Amino acid sequence: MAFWVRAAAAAVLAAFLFPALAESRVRHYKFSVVMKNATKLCSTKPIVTVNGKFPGPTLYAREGDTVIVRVVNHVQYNITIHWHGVRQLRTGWADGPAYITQCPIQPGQNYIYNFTISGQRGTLLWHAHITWIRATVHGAIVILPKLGVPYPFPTPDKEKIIVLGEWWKSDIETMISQAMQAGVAPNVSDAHTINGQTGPVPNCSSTGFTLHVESGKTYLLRIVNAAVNDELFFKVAGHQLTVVEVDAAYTKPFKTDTIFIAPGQTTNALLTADQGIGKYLIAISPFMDTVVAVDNVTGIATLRYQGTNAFPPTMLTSIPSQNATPVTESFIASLKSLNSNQYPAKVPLKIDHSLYFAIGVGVNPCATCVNGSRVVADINNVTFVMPTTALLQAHYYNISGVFTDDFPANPQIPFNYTGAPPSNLQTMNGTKVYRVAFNSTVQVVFQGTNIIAPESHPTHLHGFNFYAVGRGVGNFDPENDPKSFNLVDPVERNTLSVPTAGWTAIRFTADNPGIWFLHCHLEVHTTWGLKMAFLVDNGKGPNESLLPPPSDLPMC
Ligand SMILES: *[C@@H]1O[C@H](CO)[C@@H](O)[C@H](O)[C@H]1NC(C)=O
Ligand SMILES: *[C@@H]1O[C@H](CO)[C@@H](O)[C@H](O)[C@H]1NC(C)=O
Ligand SMILES: *[C@@H]1O[C@H](CO)[C@@H](O)[C@H](O)[C@H]1NC(C)=O
Ligand SMILES: *[C@@H]1O[C@H](CO)[C@@H](O)[C@H](O)[C@H]1NC(C)=O
Ligand SMILES: *[C@@H]1O[C@H](CO)[C@@H](O)[C@H](O)[C@H]1NC(C)=O
Ligand SMILES: *[C@@H]1O[C@H](CO)[C@@H](O)[C@H](O)[C@H]1NC(C)=O
Ligand SMILES: *[C@@H]1O[C@H](CO)[C@@H](O)[C@H](O)[C@H]1NC(C)=O
Ligand SMILES: *[C@@H]1O[C@H](CO)[C@@H](O)[C@H](O)[C@H]1NC(C)=O
Ligand SMILES: *[C@@H]1O[C@H](CO)[C@@H](O)[C@H](O)[C@H]1NC(C)=O
Ligand SMILES: *[C@@H]1O[C@H](CO)[C@@H](O)[C@H](O)[C@H]1NC(C)=O
Ligand SMILES: *[C@@H]1O[C@H](CO)[C@@H](O)[C@H](O)[C@H]1NC(C)=O
Ligand SMILES: *[C@@H]1O[C@H](CO)[C@@H](O)[C@H](O)[C@H]1NC(C)=O
Ligand SMILES: [Cu+2]
Repeated sequence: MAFWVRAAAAAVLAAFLFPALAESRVRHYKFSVVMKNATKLCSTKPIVTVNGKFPGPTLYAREGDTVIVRVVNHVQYNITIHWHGVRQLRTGWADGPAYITQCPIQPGQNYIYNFTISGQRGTLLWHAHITWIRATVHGAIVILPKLGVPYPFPTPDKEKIIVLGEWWKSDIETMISQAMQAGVAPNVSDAHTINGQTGPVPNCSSTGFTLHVESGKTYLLRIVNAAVNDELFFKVAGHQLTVVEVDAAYTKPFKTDTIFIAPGQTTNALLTADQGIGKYLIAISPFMDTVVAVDNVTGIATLRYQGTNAFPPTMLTSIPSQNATPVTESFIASLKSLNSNQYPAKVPLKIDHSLYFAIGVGVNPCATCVNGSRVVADINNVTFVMPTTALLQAHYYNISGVFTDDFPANPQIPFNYTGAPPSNLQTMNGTKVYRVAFNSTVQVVFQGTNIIAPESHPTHLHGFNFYAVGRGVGNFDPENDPKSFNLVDPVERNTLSVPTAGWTAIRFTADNPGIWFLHCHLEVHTTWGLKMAFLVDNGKGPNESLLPPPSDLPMC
């Protein structure tokens, strides 16, 4: 017995001393989905959590590691978990979006997510991917570089995780299902949270999250936007931030006093505690540059230097206004791939599929709805209808009648997308995918539309990182706009805001066989139908093919 214990300890030690022995570790996690009472804004409600935590546990791994997460569902809701931004090469079964890559883990059931992290390092997030459960079921994923590989920026003294969220006083699942039945917009949240805390609220005992720092040290802040519907500004009074990575891809470092971060995005930034000992306010506030209601309550936390006595924090001299479009555009324009020898930007230069996706909302008749109609959302006029069999299962087992592969490459009835809307705002229902061969190259120009209200749409692609090659206001001009595309060092990411009444162009290589969801990461728009999927066929041989499904894959 003692021998085995010593042998095991020696193996662990060897793993630290000799990195080669430690390559490709397997990391095991258990995620128990349980209800937990939580009190915020002076009121208590039960929430769905992982392991009783809000935000949930941080998942740590190194590049190259295999991650095994056993999810056990102890709640009355169907559950799935998505590992947002993890490439999932050939392991689509572990991606997580309900009815896209798997059927839900039903109450009392469990499922093992099994995937390997390759070619990525930085911060990502995990979250539930069914109805609106991700509001409370989410957490950070920290991917460290391989042992012995340094960061391409000065090594920070410490690292801190900062997860941003949104809080509703009412039960979220009830709220969204009532809103959907009535065909009305769901209520906006009641507060923004920083690491699960709202910040001071009059007459409630809530001080907010405190970020402890020591004078002179440098911190790597791993910032995750796990909010449901709100793009956010992040600011720390008196301190500059140096952005070094987004969506687990290194960027050229740049200094800023404001970070703009959309739901589903992650940003790593260095902060040096180089100011006088004291307390400094941290604030998150929403971005909304159109006439859509948003939770406008600023979330507050405190940066506190060691040795500070209790006195009021240094306030922020300004918080960006809700419609501060120039702040978002200047932040986005500053983001560039690091594009070094070690981390080159591999932007596809020759395009096999050039797609133009008009995204926005529409209005469909609805007999049971308050106004006899409901607001829906669409891509190229297709409002995605969720199947009852997971698309990936239908694809793998050749089950017909679940989806069709005729997703339109272009708007079928072109109109002035950012001008006067068409007279007919109706959309069509469909469960359609766009099919491409393995390793083909794809360009998508997302065109925001003006229907009802133009709006910023943070669009997320599963299974791939893409390069953000171009961006502009108004309608995309296929003749002239490509001339100014950045094909050298565009930022690489998995979620990107399509500007209000504007367009953005992305490129990626479809080197991952399977079915990959694409959707707006504002949950309200996803729910309304702003989603589709890419079907990437197998290439040649097993290394270019989707793996067979695991034996415990949940059934519908
Ligand atoms: C939450 O609190 C209520 C009322 O006190 C209690 O009945 C319920 O069991 C609690 N739920 C959990 C998950 O602790
Ligand atoms: C995870 O997947 C790998 C590769 O398919 C397989 O060898 C391994 O047994 C799986 N592990 C578990 C716990 O399912
Ligand atoms: C939505 O907000 C309104 C106004 O605050 C409130 O009356 C209603 O109960 C809320 N709906 C739900 C489902 O929480
Ligand atoms: C119903 O339609 C009217 C007119 O378009 C609009 O002002 C009102 O907000 C709508 N009500 C709901 C509940 O959507
Ligand atoms: C806070 O409590 C005080 C004293 O009970 C009361 O006068 C005040 O209106 C309360 N403020 C809010 C915002 O509820
Ligand atoms: C926040 O929104 C509410 C409701 O729409 C509005 O009454 C309030 O004036 C807004 N506050 C700020 C600071 O914009
Ligand atoms: C599905 O069809 C393809 C091509 O027709 C075939 O190669 C494959 O074996 C079929 N898969 C299953 C699980 O039946
Ligand atoms: C589209 O609408 C915009 C805004 O009204 C207008 O400036 C533009 O000229 C229109 N474009 C075309 C091609 O009609
Ligand atoms: C969208 O589809 C609906 C239903 O087929 C049709 O009536 C409408 O004209 C289409 N609109 C556009 C812009 O394609
Ligand atoms: C479209 O799908 C929704 C369900 O997502 C359904 O309620 C509605 O009746 C469908 N509309 C048409 C025109 O088929
Ligand atoms: C994918 O295509 C690129 C050229 O676009 C080629 O260099 C590469 O070898 C291909 N990879 C595979 C696995 O086929
Ligand atoms: C849970 O998922 C199963 C399988 O898809 C489905 O039959 C059931 O209706 C779902 N339950 C709820 C409450 O949505
Ligand atoms: Cu959207």
